[in-house]
Amino acid sequence: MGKNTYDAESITVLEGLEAVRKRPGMYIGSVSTRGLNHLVYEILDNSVDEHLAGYCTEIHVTLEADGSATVSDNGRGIPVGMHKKGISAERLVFTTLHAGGKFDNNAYKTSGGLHGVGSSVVNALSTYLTVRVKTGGFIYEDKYERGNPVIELEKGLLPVLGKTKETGTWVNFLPDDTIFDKIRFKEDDIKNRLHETAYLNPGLTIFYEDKRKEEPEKITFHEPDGIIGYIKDMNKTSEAVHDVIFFKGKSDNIEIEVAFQFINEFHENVMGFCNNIYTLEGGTHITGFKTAFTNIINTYARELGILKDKDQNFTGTDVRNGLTAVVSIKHSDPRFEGQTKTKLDNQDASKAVSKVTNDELVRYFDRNVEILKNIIACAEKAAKLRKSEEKAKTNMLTKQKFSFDSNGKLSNCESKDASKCEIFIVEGDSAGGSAKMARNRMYQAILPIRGKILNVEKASIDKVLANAEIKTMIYAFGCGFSEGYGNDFDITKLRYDKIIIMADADVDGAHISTLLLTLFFRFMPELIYEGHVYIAMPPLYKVIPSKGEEEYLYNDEALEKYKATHNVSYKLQRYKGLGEMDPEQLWETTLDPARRLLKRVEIDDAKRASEVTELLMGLEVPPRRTFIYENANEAELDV
Ligand code: TTJ
Repeated sequence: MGKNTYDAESITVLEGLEAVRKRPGMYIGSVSTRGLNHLVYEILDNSVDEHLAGYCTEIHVTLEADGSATVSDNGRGIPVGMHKKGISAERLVFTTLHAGGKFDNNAYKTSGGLHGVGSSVVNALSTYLTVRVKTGGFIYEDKYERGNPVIELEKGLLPVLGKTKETGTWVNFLPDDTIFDKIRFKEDDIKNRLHETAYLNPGLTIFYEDKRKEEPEKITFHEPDGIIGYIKDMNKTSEAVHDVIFFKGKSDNIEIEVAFQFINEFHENVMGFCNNIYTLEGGTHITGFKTAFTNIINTYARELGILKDKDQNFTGTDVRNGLTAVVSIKHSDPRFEGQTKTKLDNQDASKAVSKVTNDELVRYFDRNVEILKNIIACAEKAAKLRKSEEKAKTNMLTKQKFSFDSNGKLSNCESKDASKCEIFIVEGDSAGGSAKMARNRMYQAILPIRGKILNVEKASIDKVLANAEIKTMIYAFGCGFSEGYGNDFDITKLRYDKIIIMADADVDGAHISTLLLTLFFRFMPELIYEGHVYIAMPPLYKVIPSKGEEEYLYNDEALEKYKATHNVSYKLQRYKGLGEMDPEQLWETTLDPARRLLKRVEIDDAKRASEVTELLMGLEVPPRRTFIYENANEAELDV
C-alpha cells in the first residue's frame, strides 16, 4: 500500500494550518482581544455571504457559558459531499487556507483585509471546533482539535447525527488559550459588529445571546430600514438639518447605496463599505462620493447665487461639514490596500460612485431646493470657520519660531533614527525633571506639560492649538497637523516611533491624557491608527518584604496576587504620583524599555474614534472617564 492521496492531501493541509499557528498575527492581525473577536467575524462572514447569495435569513451568534462561540445560520449548509481527491468539501473549507471561494459562485465573496482569510484560520487557532451541517435530510457532524480532524471518515462520509427537514450550518469553537493573550470575547465589539451587519443587510435577522452571564443577555438585531436606519441611529442625539436622504443605483456592474444626513455640528463622518466590509481607510468609493458631492454643492451654490463670481469654491471639507454618510457598494472583485488593508483600491468604483451620486443627487436637489439651501448653509459656516482658522495658523507660524529649545521645554533625544526614538509627554514639571535625568538621552525625548493646560480643555480647538506646549509637541513630532485623514499631515516625517503619554493615575492625569488623545484623534489620527501612541503605566505600589526582593506592582490585581502568594511581612509603599519617584525609580518602573509597562492606544475603527472624539470633546465629564479607563484596560501590552 503506497501513500494514498488522502494522506498526501492532509499533510499539505496540516502544514498550512501549522503556519497559521506559528504566525497567527499574519492571518488575524493580532492575538489581542481584537484578533480574538475576529474569529467570530470570520465565521460570521460566511453566513452573511450565504445571505447575500439569497439563501439565509437568520443567523444566531452565541457566546457560550464555557467560553466558546457558536455561529449558525439557516442557509443551504456547507456541502458535505466528496470533493476532489477524496476529501469532504466541508473538510477542505476548515483545513485549507483560502478555501472559501471554491465552493460557491457567490459574486460577493469578500476578500479584504483581515476578513475572508478563511474558516481554516479559525479552526487552526481553536482548541476545538465542531461543525454541524443540515442538508439533504440529514444532520452531519465533524470535529477538529487545533485544526486537525479528529473523526476518521468512513468512505469519505461525515457521521450522521440524525434526520432533519431543515438546512443550515452550525459552528462552535473555543479559541486556543496558548495562542491568544486572553480568550474572553469582548461583547461590546461583537454587538456593534452584529448591529452594523444588520444595518447593512436589511433582510437579515441576527439573534445574539451571551450565555456567559448569570442572566443570559439576548438581543435581536434586525434593521429593515438598512443604512437609513444606521444614519438615524448615529444622529439620534444630534440636531438634524433634514431627514435622511437615500439613493441607490448601479453603474459598471457595481451596486451603490448611499444614505446621508447633515446635523448642526462641526464634524463629518463618512463611512464606506465594500461587500459589507468596513473600509477604515476609505478608498475609491469614498473618493468618488466626495468628488461628486463637492462638485454638486459648488455648482448649485453658484447657480443659486450663494457663491459669487469672485468667491472661491467651497472645499471638500467645507461641504461635508456636519455630514454623516454611509456609502455601501457591492463589487465583484474587490481589492484592498493600505496599512490595515482597509482601503478600497478598485479604480472603477470611483467613477461608478461618482456617476450614481451625481445623477441621483441632482435629481433630488432639483426637487428639494429648500433642503439644498440648508445643506449649503452648513458649508458656508465651515468656510467661515476655516478662513479664520487659516489666519490663526499663519499667525502661529509667523509670530513664533519653533526651534525645539525656544521655550526650554523639550529635551530632545540625540538619535535621529525615528524607528528607535520615543517621546514622553510628561505631566508636571517635577516628574518632567526626574524623567529628564533618568532617561536614555540617546533615544528618549522628554516633553513636560503642565496641568495648567487643562484650562483650555473646553476651549475651541484653535485656542488649544495656540497653546505653546501643544505647539511645541506638534512641531516636535514633525508631521504637521490637519483636520481629517491625510491632507497636510505627513506621518512619514514622524520623528518618534513611540509617543508615550505619562500622566498620574488620578483624575487630573486622566484629563490630560484625554486632552492629548482628543488632539491626536482630531488632528493626527494616523498616529493612533498606526499604533504610535502609548500610555505609560507607572506602578501603583512598591512592596518591600522583610526578606526577599523588592517588587513594583502595577495594579490592585497584582497586589492581591502578591498577598496571596507571599507569606512574609512586608512594607507597602503606595505611589500617589509620578512626582514622588526619584529619577532612578522612574527609570526602573516607567522609562526602561526592558521593564516598563506600556499600553498601546488602539482604536478599532474610525467610527469608534469619532464617537470617542465626540465623547472627549463634549462637556459631560462622566462618559469621558469611562473612555479613558476602558481604553486603558483593553489596550495592548507592549513587550
Ligand atoms: C455554498 O454553495 C453550496 C451551498 O452552500 C453554500 C455554503 O457553503 N453555504 C454556507 C456556508 N452557509 N453557511 C455557511 C457557513 C456557516 C458558518 C457558520 C461557517 C462556515 C464556515 C460556513
